[in-house]
Amino acid sequence: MAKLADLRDDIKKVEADLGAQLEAIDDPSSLEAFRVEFLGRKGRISALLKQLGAVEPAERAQAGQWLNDLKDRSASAFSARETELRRRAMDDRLAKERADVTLPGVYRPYGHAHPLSKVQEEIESIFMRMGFDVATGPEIETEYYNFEALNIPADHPARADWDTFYITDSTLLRPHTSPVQIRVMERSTPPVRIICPGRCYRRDAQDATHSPVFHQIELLWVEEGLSLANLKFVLELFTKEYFGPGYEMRFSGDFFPFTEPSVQVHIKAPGASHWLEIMGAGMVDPAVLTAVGYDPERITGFAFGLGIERMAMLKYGIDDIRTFLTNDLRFVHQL
Ligand code: FA5
Repeated sequence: MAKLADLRDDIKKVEADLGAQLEAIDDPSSLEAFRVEFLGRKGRISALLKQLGAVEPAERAQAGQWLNDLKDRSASAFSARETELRRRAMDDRLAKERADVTLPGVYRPYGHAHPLSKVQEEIESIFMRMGFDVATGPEIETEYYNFEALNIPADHPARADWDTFYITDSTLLRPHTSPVQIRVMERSTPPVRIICPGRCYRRDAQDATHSPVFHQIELLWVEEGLSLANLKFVLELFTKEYFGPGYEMRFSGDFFPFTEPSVQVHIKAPGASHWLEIMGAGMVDPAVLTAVGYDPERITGFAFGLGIERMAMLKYGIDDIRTFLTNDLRFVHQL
């Protein structure tokens, strides 16, 4: 039989060790080691509780009382230490991470869309409100889509109008967005109403209104019963929406193998002395409709390709297209 006096000595010893160790604990991992040693299922207090059965029955109530007191005191001492350590960790963090609101801030300039992207989005949104969908096609194009399907066979003199960068004998950097028309018509049945924005490349000599890399938006509307009057109406509606009042528009005759008749559209800004050509346009040539499997007896349509840089120049009074490609942030920020 275990002696009550011995048990009491053991309890005192555990309590003394526990107090001394707890006082010295300074970090969460030592606290956990302490918990396992004293309060764990196989810890020192559990070991003492196991001795209870060996105490004289008459003394067991007393022994039980002491052991329970020990357990309660240990648990509350442990949790007080745990709270204290947490509070200290939080104080340390707050002291370290304190923000000095009196320091001057770091200037971070706002990013924004490039003027050309803004103009492109603006034009897209006008046509989308009119019911056109946006379609895209590859910048590296085949001769077939860029020329043949557009009624410009090999050796046709009109190929010279698009001074083209060739990659191989049959692939090229597209000089206009018109090949997207063909790609869309091939996979659709009329009515087709699309706009195709995108980058184009030409071996054009660089000057104030020509750049070797520029952007176009192609428009195509194909269905039964369309005429030149519909094209004129869409153009007038669009230029009024985009430019606002005071801008003048005029048409002149032109030639494109894929439209018949073909026109060129020029715009004059208010107070300006000269007109700027902004697009080529026309009624889709029956040969093009036939090439994509449409019946030109029943289906008609119109198309145009406008230069986005020129639209931006007219609206914002930019007199040299080369400024779009410089890295001058004062220019990029101005619109
Ligand atoms: C064409 O490219 C035809 N594909 C347009 C078209 C589409 C006609 C559908 C009929 C039906 P053009 O070569 O004229 O046409 O170019 C159209 C517009 O692109 C020009 O009016 C101009 O605004 C712009 N553009 C052409 N070349 C350049 C260049 N080097 N730099 C800047 N803009 C250019």
